[in-house]
Amino acid sequence: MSAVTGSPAAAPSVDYATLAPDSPLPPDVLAAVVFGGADSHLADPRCIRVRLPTIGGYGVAELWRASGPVRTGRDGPLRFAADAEHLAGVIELDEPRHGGLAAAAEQAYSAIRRFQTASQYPHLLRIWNYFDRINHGRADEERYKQFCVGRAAGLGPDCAERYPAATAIGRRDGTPTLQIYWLASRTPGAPLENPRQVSAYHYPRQYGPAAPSFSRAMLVSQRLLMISGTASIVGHASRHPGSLASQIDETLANLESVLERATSVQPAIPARWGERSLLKVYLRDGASAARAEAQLAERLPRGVRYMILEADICRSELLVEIDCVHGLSSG
Ligand code: 3EB
Repeated sequence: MSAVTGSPAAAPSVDYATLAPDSPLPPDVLAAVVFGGADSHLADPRCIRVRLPTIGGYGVAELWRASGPVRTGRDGPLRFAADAEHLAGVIELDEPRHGGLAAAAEQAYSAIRRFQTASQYPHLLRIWNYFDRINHGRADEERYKQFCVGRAAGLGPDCAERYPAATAIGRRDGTPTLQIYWLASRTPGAPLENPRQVSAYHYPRQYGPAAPSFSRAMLVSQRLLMISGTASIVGHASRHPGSLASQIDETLANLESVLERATSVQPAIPARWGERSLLKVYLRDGASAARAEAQLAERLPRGVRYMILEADICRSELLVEIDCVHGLSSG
């Protein structure tokens, strides 16, 4: 694998911020991912609203800042904002109107793939997926597994083993909207795997008819690492069912392992968590937020910032998942 990725100056920067409801988004914003209940900025095409309750940690919005002038546009159900190097896109499909979750995922992913391939930003780097009732349904009918089937069909074989880093998380808002947003680039990133885990795209059949199409992390630039949703999974098996504290420790060990892998490939990535690390902590049980926060504060260096969101995780025994942006490009 090549360590050469996009030039450092070209990477978008990512930060958590509290948005002032009455002031417009700054012009250099590529995307403002607003979590929780706030209704501000929805009219701005760069605003992506994720209806997951925020229950702790820092800030309510994740801002992706451009490295030059931003233009916005639409293509069918898909909308985007882009600078010269990067594109932030979002698609939200109503499941019943698209034939159910698997069909909606297939249509969303084939629309994304077609759009990106035809654009100046053909490389998918990082993608987030949110939908309702992720653990509903038995065995292969579980909605997460159905989502994976549709995603794999929509992406097609082209991207195999060059998958974007990803997060797939369940909402509980009772709204059957499949919501997907992503970062794409003119130049490729470098996908990374975690030596402690079987690559998700090689998971055995027991986890569903189609293996999940994502990489464990993406080196977006020489100084920016985006880590996929990471949970208490070693090899391919879930560890520590029923123990949130042990799942948090195992998850942190997985994140550490990915970071080590990233710095071995790209030495400009900061080797330790710190002020350049932003975590999103998805917790199945909101009532455990204070405990989780205390454990994270004990384990992580000061200065690491995190958001805690109440959400469902793709395997019903998993109580926590964490994704991460590390090594902010222009900070
Ligand atoms: C895992 O490691 C936990 O299907 O896009 C994490 C990140 C997980 C992304 C996805 C799933 C996804 O398998 C679940």
